[in-house]
Formats: sequence, structure tokens, C-alpha cells
Amino acid sequence: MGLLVDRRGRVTHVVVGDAHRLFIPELGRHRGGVGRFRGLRLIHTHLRGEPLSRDDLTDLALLRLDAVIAIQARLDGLPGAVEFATVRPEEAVDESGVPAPPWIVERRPSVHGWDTDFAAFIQDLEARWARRPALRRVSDRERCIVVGVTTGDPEAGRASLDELARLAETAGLDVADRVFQVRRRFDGRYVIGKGKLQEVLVRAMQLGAEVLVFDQELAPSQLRNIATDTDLKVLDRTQLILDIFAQRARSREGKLQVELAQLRYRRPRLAIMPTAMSRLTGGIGGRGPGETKLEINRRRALERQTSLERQLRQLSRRRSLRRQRRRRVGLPQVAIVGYTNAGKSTLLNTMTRSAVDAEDKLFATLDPTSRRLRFPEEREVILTDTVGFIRNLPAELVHAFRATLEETVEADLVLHVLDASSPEAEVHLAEVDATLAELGVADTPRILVLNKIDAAEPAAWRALRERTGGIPTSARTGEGLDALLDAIERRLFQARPDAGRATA
Ligand SMILES: Nc1nc2c(ncn2[C@@H]2O[C@H](COP(=O)(O)OP(=O)(O)OP(=O)(O)O)[C@@H](O)[C@H]2O)c(=O)[nH]1
Ligand SMILES: [Mg+2]
Repeated sequence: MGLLVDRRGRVTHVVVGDAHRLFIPELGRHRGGVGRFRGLRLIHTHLRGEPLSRDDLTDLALLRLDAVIAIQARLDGLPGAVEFATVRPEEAVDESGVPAPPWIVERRPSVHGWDTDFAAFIQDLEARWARRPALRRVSDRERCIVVGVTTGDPEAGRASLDELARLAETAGLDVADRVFQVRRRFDGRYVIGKGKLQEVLVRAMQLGAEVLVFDQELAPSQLRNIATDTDLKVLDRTQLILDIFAQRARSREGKLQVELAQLRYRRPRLAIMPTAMSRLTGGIGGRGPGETKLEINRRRALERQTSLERQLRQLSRRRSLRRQRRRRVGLPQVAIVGYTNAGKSTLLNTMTRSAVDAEDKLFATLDPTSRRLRFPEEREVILTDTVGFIRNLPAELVHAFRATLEETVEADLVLHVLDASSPEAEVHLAEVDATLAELGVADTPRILVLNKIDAAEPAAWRALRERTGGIPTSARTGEGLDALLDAIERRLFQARPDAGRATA
């Protein structure tokens, strides 16, 4: 038997289970803010003298109960000992420095001698929650916990999670904590295990985090389950990247492409979200070029998608005409590609003495920018800076940005810029190669640029050069750029001595 009791001592639900467990009814969404309780405590019986179970403690957190109380039934049918659990308001460690469990459990030998004044107790607990230092905000950015789970190499999983944390910061979130789990297989309901999710929720309550960001792409049903059961805003890697793109898009084409990608991502998810879950579709702080339009219902979403696709086809035709014109003038096209933050824009700036936006941010560049680069003997090439790649680049984005990526597809030469100072350089290299192959540019002549050698360990970039034959440079100090220009000249002009002449 179980009773749900509110703060005034009124019984709101009577639940009858079997010998093993109770099924608590749907309690509806809880109204309080983050860290607040639902104002209900669960008092139930344990028939075999067993202590509070993992399920009890999971309910405590997931249902945001004030407390879970188990009364053990004695053999003679009378109530015996009591166990009592609440969610711990602050992080704590035991004497040996081991983190304490996120709940507090107390035990009394009998219900009868138990004289705790629950009203005073819960008031005190609420006060402790309110005093948590973690809740004193340093900024008005939303706080998040980034969550990674892998069935493969833990090290790769952690590196991916680090990158996710950077993406979250880039998107305007404060990363309050990271949670990582290695599993044999993904959980169908929550991706991570249920116990782990409960741990994440308690951490979120303790740290005042309102958003969970998952490194895995979540199936629509997983997204819904996690959001419903934790009452937190839930994002996955794809949504985060889409959100960043939405914040960054400047050109008309860029905005249309992002909106299309968002629609493609959200349409199957809209279909199964209860309307109350509309905040799932809001992104971070509800920004982005397409936000107001995304409020529209599913049928309109499909119409919008068709219209976006048409507009983008037109823009793509115009872009291709522009390319043809450039081609007729006879200037070779060089595309700069690479992992995000590798230094592509900085390289374009240094080589052409321009001032394209280059920042220590992921995805600083969305719109391709072209500049002329002069070589001796009156020869010129067109150098184009492009959007960066990242691991697990959402398919929706690749599709939506196809027009932009065509700049790369039709280039005469591809400069692949790699951040040689990154510990993840090898991963980035492989990831970009794979994306280029997907785009069908595997056969375009390519020069690998090992950038940021000013910041890299000499042994590390030399090993990379040995293995790949790349050209070491620093777009920041200008080191190695002469060798790079030589290489470009050789690749483009040796075969076609007349290419790039203004008179050609
Ligand atoms: N130390 C060092 N930093 C560099 C070098 N080249 C670029 N950076 C820095 O790396 C950061 C990213 O540079 P960007 O040129 O914006 O990189 P990007 O590849 O265009 O990045 P996205 O457009 O965001 O994909 C900036 O803070 C640059 O100042 C370099 O050679 N050495
Ligand atoms: Mg850039």
C-alpha cells in the first residue's frame, strides 16, 4: 500500500501494488521552479523488511517527491521499522573524500517513537535548497549538464563530450557538470541507464541546471521520455549545433539553410510531442531566425519546408551561375576546408590580407567568403573560406548546406586546414576526410595544411608531417606560408601554365 500525502497532511492518492512494487500514477507536470519539490511525500509499506530500494530512490528524484518513507511490515502484520529518504540539497563527501550519495536516508526502529514535525522538516530542507551556493548565478545564461554515453572507446567518448561542452558554451549555455557513462548497449528508453538518469536529475537539482544536453542524437521517443520524466529541457548534439548555426546565420541563404535543417530535424519530433512539450522545440532561449515560424503546426511545417527548398534551389542556381562566371574569367578556385576552429578564416586573412571574421569559437564562419589571391606573373586564384566540419555533423545540416558545400565540390584545389596543436588532430583529420569523401571531393587535388604550429609541440607536428606530408604553417605568425603558396602555385599552374592569368 502507498499513500501520497501533501504538505497539509491530506492524502491525495491511495496506491495499491503487489508484493514487489507499487505503480505510482501519472502525477502531471510539477509546477515549482528548478530544485523545488512537488509537495507530496510517498508513504508505503515494505512487506519483507527490505530497505528502501533503488526504485524508491529513483521515484524520489524523478517524481520530485518531498520524501519517500517505507514502513516495514512485521510478521504479525503490525508496522515495524521506518526508512526515510530525501534528496540531498548540497553536494557532500564522506571522511575519505568519496562523494556521498545524492539522497539522505534515515532509519527509525519503530513508527511509534517517531516524532519528526514534517512541516518544520520540509521547510528547513527547502531553506537549505535555497541557500545552495550553486544557485547564486554569475550570469543569466541557462545552466546545463552535458551527458555522454558510449558503447565503444571510452577515451573517444570523453573527447567527444569535451567538444560537446565547448559547443554548449558556444551556444550560450553554462556547463555546470559533465556526466559520462560506458554501457554495453544504449538504453531504449533514456539512452543512459535509469539509475544514471536519476543521478543526473539530482545533480541538476543540486546545481540549478535547467537543461540536459546529450552527446548522442536522441530518438524522438527518447527525447520525450527524458523531458517528461525529468521536467528539464532536453537537447541533443544535433539540436545544439543547429542552435549555434541559427544564432550565427547572417546571409539570407544561410538563414534559409538553417531553418530548413531545423524543420527537417523537428518535424518527426513534433509529431509525437504533446503540445505541452512545446519548449522542446524552442531551442536555447528560443532564438534563431526561424523560431517564430517554427511555432506553426505540423502541416504548415511541411509547406514551409517545401517553400524553403524551392527558395534554396533558386539561390543555388544563382550561386552556380556566379561560379561559372568566375570560371569563364579563368581563375582557379581554391576551397579552404577543415574542422571547425582549425584556423581557416585566419589563414584566408593572412594570405589575402583581409579581415574576415576569425574567432576562438566553434562555427565562427557559416557563409562562404571568397577573396582573390595574387601570385607572381599577374596570376590570381579565388580563395574561398567555408563552414567548418565537426564529428557527427548532423545529416540535416549537410543536406541543407549542400549549396554552400558545392563551393568545395567544384573547387580545382582543396586546402585542408588541420589544427596541428590539438590533441585530437588525428580524429579531426579522419573526420574531415570522411566528410569530403561523402561530398564527392575525394578526387580533387588536395593540400594538407598543418596549422597552429606556433602552439603545437614540435615533436607532435613533425610526426604529423612525416606521416601525412602536410605543410606546417602558422596562420598567426605567418610561418610556413611561403612554402604553402609555393605548393599552391605548383599544383595549380604547373599543369596549366596559363591558368589564373587575368587575360586568359
Ligand atoms: N596559435 C594559433 N592560433 C591560431 C592560428 N590560426 C588560427 N588561430 C586561432 O584559432 C581560432 C580559430 O580561428 P578561425 O580562423 O576562426 O578558425 P576557423 O577554422 O575559421 O573556424 P570556424 O569558422 O569557426 O570553423 C582563433 O582564435 C584564431 O586566432 C595559428 O596559426 N596559431
Ligand atoms: Mg572561420
